[in-house]
Amino acid sequence: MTTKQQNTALLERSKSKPPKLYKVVLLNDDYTTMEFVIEVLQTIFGMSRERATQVMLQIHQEGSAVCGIYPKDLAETKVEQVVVFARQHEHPLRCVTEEN
Ligand code: TYC
Repeated sequence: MTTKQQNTALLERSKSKPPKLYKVVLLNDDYTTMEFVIEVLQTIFGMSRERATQVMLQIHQEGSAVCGIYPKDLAETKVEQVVVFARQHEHPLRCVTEEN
């Protein structure tokens, strides 16, 4: 049975806008190893080794690349995971979010 309360909840949900999306961008530097960046792209962004290698080379050659596009909370979590993992391994790797 559909209650008045359920109808109200559905109506409210249909009115809400889709969440804003944020790009997660990895930046080039002179010290982080290529192998480490490939590992980050595979483990944190779920890329295949082949895709991770292409994206790493794009960052190396062009200065940055978009690694994924996510709702705000998830984008910020990815940045935090990258930075924590990089610092644990003493790499200066930088990662930022940009509104899409
Ligand atoms: N430029 C680095 C090197 O030559 C490799 C690198 C690629 C670093 C991507 C950071 O986000 C990065 N070792």
